[in-house]
Amino acid sequence: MKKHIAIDIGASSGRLVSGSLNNGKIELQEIYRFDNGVIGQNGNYFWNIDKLFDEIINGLKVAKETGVEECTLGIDTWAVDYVLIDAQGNRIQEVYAYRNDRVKTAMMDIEKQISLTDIYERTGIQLLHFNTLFQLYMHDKEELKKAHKILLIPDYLYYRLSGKLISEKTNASTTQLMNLATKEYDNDLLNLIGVRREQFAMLTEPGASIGMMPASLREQYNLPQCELVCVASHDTASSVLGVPGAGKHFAYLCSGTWSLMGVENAYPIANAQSYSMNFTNEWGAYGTYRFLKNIMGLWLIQEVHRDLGTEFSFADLMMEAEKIIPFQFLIDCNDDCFLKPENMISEIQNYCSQTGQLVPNTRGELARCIFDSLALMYHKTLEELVTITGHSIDFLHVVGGGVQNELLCQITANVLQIPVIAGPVESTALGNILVQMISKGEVNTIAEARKVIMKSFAIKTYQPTKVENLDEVYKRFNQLIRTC
Ligand code: ADP
Ligand code: LRH
Repeated sequence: MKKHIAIDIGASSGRLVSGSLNNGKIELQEIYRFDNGVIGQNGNYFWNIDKLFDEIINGLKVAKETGVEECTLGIDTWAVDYVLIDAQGNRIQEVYAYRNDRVKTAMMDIEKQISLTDIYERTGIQLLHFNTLFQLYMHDKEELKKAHKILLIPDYLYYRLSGKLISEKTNASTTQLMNLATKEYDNDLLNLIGVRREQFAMLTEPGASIGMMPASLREQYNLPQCELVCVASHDTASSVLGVPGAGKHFAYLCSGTWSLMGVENAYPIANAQSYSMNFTNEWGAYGTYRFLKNIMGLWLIQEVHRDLGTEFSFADLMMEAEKIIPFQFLIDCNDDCFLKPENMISEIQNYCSQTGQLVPNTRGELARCIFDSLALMYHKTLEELVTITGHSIDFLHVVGGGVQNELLCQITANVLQIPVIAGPVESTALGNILVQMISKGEVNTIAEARKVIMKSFAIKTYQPTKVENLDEVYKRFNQLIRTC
């Protein structure tokens, strides 16, 4: 049987993972892992896209060395960022990372021509400064005109591996250029940013076969024979496919660089209430919608970790945070000031000092401040989800790298007062592989696959314990959000 390989690249790291179905269980095996991050240059931040491509090749070489002769291959990465290529397929710009100051004023500028509510009604996508719509609006117009195609990151990597041009649907929806009703690029929004429909490739559904990797590439690097399969190329779309939930009374939290918290719906909800609470309707595989919200997530601890120097692991920070009295230092983790500060530690300290709180100084205090604040933000988001959907949410599935943060999982259960079901860690690579398996007829549906996940991976349940003064803490947190 062919192997399936997921190329899964998040903002902080990438990996190649192989997967197969054996005796009714899914087995995943990490083949190769590498770091990812942005590079600062002349006041802007860029992704090193050529390095990412080289790392994919390195990973595929390792796959071949370990005996993979033939495989199917799917790619997922973070959303919204893009690559411009000319008619010969050459990249014509450095790839801007979404955390860039250039987009700070874009929303205000666009608003002079179209209201933000109109954009939301058309697209159903939450308004985030860095959505592709706003990034392209700020992009150099001459350079944009020269682009034969505008490809999102996974579409570009698929192109480099196959020579085929696609615009994968789940990721396309994050551009905020797709019309929720017509399911096509919205002409008025394209006109607004001075881009033509032909500059985007053909919309492609997860599950479609893209074709074989050309022999020339395979022979150049001695790679396995790979069939490229279009998966849910937005990492969050793949991650939600890997959530082992059933029924409608659960929410998920994809916990990585971002915390993406929401529910899976069969229909979009884009009304005044969802707009005011800024929930998104990103398109999922198999006709689903991810009704969710971006929360600043583990980016906060990644940056504190970077500022501290890397001799301390995430596990060390977690253990030090455990010893600290809870809820002494609170931040509105979604405040724009935490999006890409010069120094995260000083930003957090300034925030606490300016809001009249004690200031976290030690590693443990800083980490505790982040974990407590994230858990309170999850609580707020859960309340909003219950209000909008009109039904109870009885448990929370946490997936992604954050599953390894046992302290955060327990604080979350305690603050939300519902059980937290944590795992799998590699839900994104898993979701990527599940689409390949469904496409090849090895699994019939996602509902069936999700039952198999429960049997195949270590899933841990955190039961809530009582938090003293939770109401007072939550009130203090809400006041903070309102005043800042
Ligand atoms: P992304 O795909 O967005 O780059 P991941 O899903 O790989 O992110 O999650 C990375 C995060 O997981 C890290 O920022 C860190 O906070 C958390 N993490 C990873 N390993 C551990 C660990 N051993 N203990 C606690 N947290 C961890
Ligand atoms: C998570 C993610 C998220 C987007 C952000 C840009 O990796 O794809 O869904 O909002 O990155």
